[in-house]
Amino acid sequence: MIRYLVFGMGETGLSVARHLKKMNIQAVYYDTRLNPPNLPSFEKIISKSDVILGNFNDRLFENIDCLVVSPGLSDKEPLIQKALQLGIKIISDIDLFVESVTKDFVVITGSNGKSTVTELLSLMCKKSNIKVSAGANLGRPALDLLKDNADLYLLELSSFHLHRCQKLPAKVAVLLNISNDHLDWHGSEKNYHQAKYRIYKEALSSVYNRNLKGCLSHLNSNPKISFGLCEVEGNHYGILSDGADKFLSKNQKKLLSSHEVKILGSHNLENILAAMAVGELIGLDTSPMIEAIKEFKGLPHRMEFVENYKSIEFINDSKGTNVGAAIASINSLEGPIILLAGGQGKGGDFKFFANSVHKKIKKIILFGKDSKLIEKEFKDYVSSTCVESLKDAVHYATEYGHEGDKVLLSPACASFDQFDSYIHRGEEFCRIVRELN
Ligand code: UMA
Ligand code: ADP
Repeated sequence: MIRYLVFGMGETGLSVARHLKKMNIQAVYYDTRLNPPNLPSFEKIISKSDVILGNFNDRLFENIDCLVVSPGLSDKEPLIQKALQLGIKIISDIDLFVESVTKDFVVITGSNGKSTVTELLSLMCKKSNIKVSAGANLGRPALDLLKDNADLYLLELSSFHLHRCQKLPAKVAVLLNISNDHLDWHGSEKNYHQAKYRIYKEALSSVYNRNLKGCLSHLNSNPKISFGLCEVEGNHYGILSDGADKFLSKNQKKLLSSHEVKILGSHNLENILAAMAVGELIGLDTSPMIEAIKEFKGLPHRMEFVENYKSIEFINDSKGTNVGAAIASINSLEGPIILLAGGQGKGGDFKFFANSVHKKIKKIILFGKDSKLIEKEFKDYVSSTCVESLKDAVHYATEYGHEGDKVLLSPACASFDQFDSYIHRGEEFCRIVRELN
């Protein structure tokens, strides 16, 4: 029997513990933190003597064949470095999922749009009466989904997951887009891109973005369908323009007017086209897919209207956690924008950010750890102010703004310097805005 060492006692580690327990496999669990947040939940499943916290010594590796690593942990971790030196096999929870799953699964990645596409696809499957279960980077860890006994699994995968995947024979694989993110974790742009493209390696069919240069060389010879915002011939998804109207289309045939779509912005039209292409490869009919698109309102913290105050519109895009996401969100809005941004940068290019959006912004208000770094790139183009907190930023925006302006929180940064998560940041934003009235 394989002897596992499980590194990381967060949500993923806990799902691995439940899974191994169900399989009657004993393992050793390790976390660098002396009091990992899920410790009490672990102690209900495994024996205390199987847990090691804080520092480790090399004896930890005695009798170990395989290290299962949680996605948040980079290869720079001393324990992983040691395992690499010792030649111990390193896998992810996704590999354990692939070993156990008996039904088809779809894998979805991209720098941005993953959760939107995963949720929309899930709705499309439900409208087609398919018993579907969705998760991984989005919400429940992959191994926990197996309990659902679904007919189809949708896995939203991050570059962290993909970096460690051994084999991924998905029914459909889709890479939505690539813009720089998580460069601190991956160490270089090249490593990040490699992790993303890895999704296609063993896929049984693939969906790809026509505008992603270099993508074609990573696709295997199995069936493939592309998506993109231009007109296209053949069995691919695109946009047809008819006067001022735009239609989602396939093979030059109009499927749905963009007016019937509830989610904002051309980036979301791309997400929908990608989801339709995946749906087709799963075997879904067009009409339930269209029904799902018309109904889909998007997810919280993504371009979510909060409230009007003094005829200024407040929009929460706290999930705009990298430069690419914030650019897409800003470009999807009309009218003068007061941008609230800042937090913990993730190696994003703020010069490129400023160059790409400054014409659409009348004021940028910055908060958090990297506010000065962002201000440096914007200050030659637009009026900028750095404040201490998100609350100060909202109050400043109300003083500066005029009727018809839009105040957009799309931080282009992670939240961890001042908040628990992007959800916490978004909820705080909504609370502060609602208290204005
Ligand atoms: N940590 C330690 N020491 C340890 C173990 C973890 O300090 O020994 C720290 C890590 O450095 C990290 C944090 O704890 O900062 C959590 O890491 P983890 O890998 O244990 O996280 P989980 O709780 O297992 O959650 C993970 C995903 N987290 C990350 O990839 C950072 C969750 O994605 C995912 O929902 C969950 O598995 C279930 O699959 C979150 C995320 O932020 C939403 N993802 C990134 C993103 O979307 O940009 C990739
Ligand atoms: P992810 O799960 O990849 O983080 P989400 O669907 O949660 O993506 O969307 C997060 C943010 O990314 C949104 O608020 C929006 O700003 C941006 N975004 C969504 N889809 C796209 C896309 N196709 N291209 C660029 N940016 C996008």
